[in-house]
Amino acid sequence: MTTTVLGYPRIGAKRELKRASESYWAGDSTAAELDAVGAKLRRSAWEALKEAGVDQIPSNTFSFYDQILDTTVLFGLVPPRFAGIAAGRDDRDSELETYFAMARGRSDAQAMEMTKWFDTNYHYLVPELSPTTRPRLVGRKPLSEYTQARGLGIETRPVLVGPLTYLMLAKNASDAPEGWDRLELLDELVEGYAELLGELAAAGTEWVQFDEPILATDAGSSVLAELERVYQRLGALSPRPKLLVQTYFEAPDPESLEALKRTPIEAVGLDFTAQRTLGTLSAVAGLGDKILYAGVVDGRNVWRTDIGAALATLTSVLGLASEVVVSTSCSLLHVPIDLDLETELDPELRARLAFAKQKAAEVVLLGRALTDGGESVSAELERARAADAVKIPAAFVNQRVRARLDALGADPSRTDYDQRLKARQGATGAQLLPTTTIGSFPQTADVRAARAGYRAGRLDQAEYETRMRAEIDRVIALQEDIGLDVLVHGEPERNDMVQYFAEQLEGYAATKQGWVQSYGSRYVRPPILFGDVSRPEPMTVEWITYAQSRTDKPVKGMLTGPVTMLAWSFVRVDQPLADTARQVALALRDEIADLEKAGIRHIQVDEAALRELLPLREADRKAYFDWAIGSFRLASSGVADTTQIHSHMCYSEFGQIVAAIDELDADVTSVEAARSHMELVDDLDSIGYRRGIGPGVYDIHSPRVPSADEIEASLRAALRAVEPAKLWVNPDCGLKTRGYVETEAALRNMVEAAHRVRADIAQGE
Ligand code: THG
Ligand code: ZN
Repeated sequence: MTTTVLGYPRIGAKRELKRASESYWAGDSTAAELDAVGAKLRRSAWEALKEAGVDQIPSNTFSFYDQILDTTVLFGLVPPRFAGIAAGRDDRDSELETYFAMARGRSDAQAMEMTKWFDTNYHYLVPELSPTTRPRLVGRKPLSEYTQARGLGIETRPVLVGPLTYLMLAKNASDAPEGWDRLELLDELVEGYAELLGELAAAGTEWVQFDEPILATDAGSSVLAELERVYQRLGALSPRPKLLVQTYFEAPDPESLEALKRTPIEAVGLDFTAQRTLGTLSAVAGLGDKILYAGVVDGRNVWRTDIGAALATLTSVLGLASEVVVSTSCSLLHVPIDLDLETELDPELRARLAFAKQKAAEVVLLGRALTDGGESVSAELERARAADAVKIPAAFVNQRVRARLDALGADPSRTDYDQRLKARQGATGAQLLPTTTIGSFPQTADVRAARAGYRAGRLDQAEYETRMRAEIDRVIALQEDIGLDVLVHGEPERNDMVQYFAEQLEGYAATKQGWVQSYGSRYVRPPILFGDVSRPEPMTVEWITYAQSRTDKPVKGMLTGPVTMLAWSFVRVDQPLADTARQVALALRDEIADLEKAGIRHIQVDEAALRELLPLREADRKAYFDWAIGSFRLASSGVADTTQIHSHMCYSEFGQIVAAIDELDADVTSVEAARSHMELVDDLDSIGYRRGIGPGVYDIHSPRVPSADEIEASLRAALRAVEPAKLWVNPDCGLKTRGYVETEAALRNMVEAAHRVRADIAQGE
């Protein structure tokens, strides 16, 4: 049986891509040097797959930044503000300069917007389209990568972002007329794809993959008519490569499958880790004479495939297509590259894991198992089956946690918000329009060096703590000087917040090299949540109480909420996410109780990723919100009425989650709103939100320092919809990626603006 994967990590086993691109940006290397690293990384990915025995190897899954950005460039859809960068030049440097300017911005041209790729932690650059945009094939990337592989003796299947997914993920440029439909560009864009297919055919390409994950969302139904038209048109080309249309992350609607069946494409790829897929495929009575690419190996989690279950799935779909190709559920971009690099993991855990390289081997094993009755691989199959037979090792189970959760029963909640408000009246520091920050302060080179030194054993614990305390002293003193009302300790001891907590919780493991691209040259190392979660000892109490000891102003305790702890980790799949979230919540509940006992009166539980885990299908959202909200409440409801629970949410599209924010029942929620202030406030109004709200008054994602006038205007805008007693004043996210100079200037302006508005309110009374 034929085997393939849908894509492979492109960052390199040693993060070569990060080093190469950052060095190029710093002017320390040339375009030719950067291109050479790209070529080498592509080659090593293809060779790894070939060596694993994968039959069909994908190409054009490499990118110097992002595959959507690549598509934008391929079809000449560069927004006009970047057009002048390479004017009059056509060398590789100016090409790259334009490309990276789109991704990262320049003083004269703001970067393109970045947003989440479906419900993953990968971010793409949002295309900006208008009626004057003219899509046409101007690039050669898929062709040249195909040719490079062919030169190495490796036949590949170029992977393209499909035209429907591309247009649906784009946004209308600011100059597009209200209500303009981007799908008006579809036919022209499809002609660009047609031309590309012609070129690929001429170069000898056998197969091309069109990724259309938009079909796996509710938006799929709105492009049904176009779907059939597009793939009729591309299928009618001659000569052309064979065409695979691939969806992932969920099942497409049956109507989409029916439409694809009516087109001349050769193959359809489906994600069989999605519960609905098998049912949908049966509902349409299979693919008829088309080939099915069956994604049975999970491309976005790190667990070994249950070989028996995968074989059963593959066997059950054999009759539903002319032929079945064993594949991954999605690109392997979303998992780390090689488990062999993790030498320090607990062997019992390690035996249950598979990263990209190991997943490629699983695909091959499955293919062989179905080819000759599995005789050639009987030993491997037996080993895999034996491993599957071990359910959860006893060491991963914590009966105490389970018993405590059972005893808690239904999710506990706090007393009514209005009663809490009353209880707090007259509390010290009850300031109108209180000023605060989201939690982290800039991470200086000194702080990073101290953390790295401590990890490497060059710094002993006493010295490390001295340095962290010195940093906390500095951050507290700075905040007092600026005049902020609710202070933070600045989080110098944390790199990635999820990783920081995962390292202190039982049931969680950290990797050494398990990097996954988040965006561009920024990667994360998601921890692995493998067993029952518990908190052996307090995690943040010492740092927060130290910070509180240095000031009379209240210091806010900073924690990461259960949903975000799951969203940014690789999570066990042997029990519902809801159960896992409750375990994390219980650990946080204990931490919050300890903070409160230590005298901390403001405790922030960040749910930065609440929006991110939102299921792709509306039908699944209620169940999601139920456990997401329930776990937050479980974590945060054990406190006195006088203790204020804060929360923070990143990203500015709130329409879909604003009701959930209310139900979290936090006393105060800060949100990213600098770019869409009034919309947010309108959203809150629409649900009768009555709690504290801190719509970010300036955008921390840019080094620009906002003036006090600007921030004042922003506050006044917010006050048109929010009562003064509910409004908090804060930046829109943590400050750890900023420098101290701009941070201090911006916070001073923010405090100044708050004072001006307060003075006016006081006068008005
Ligand atoms: N943590 C985790 N996931 C996230 C975020 C996070 N996903 C969404 C958003 N925040 C992504 N943003 C970033 C921002 C910065 C970096 C990564 C993701 C980053 N990474 C360092 C790098 O690549 O150099 C490595 C950091 C480290 O040493 O751990 O700067 O905050 N989990
Ligand atoms: Zn944020």
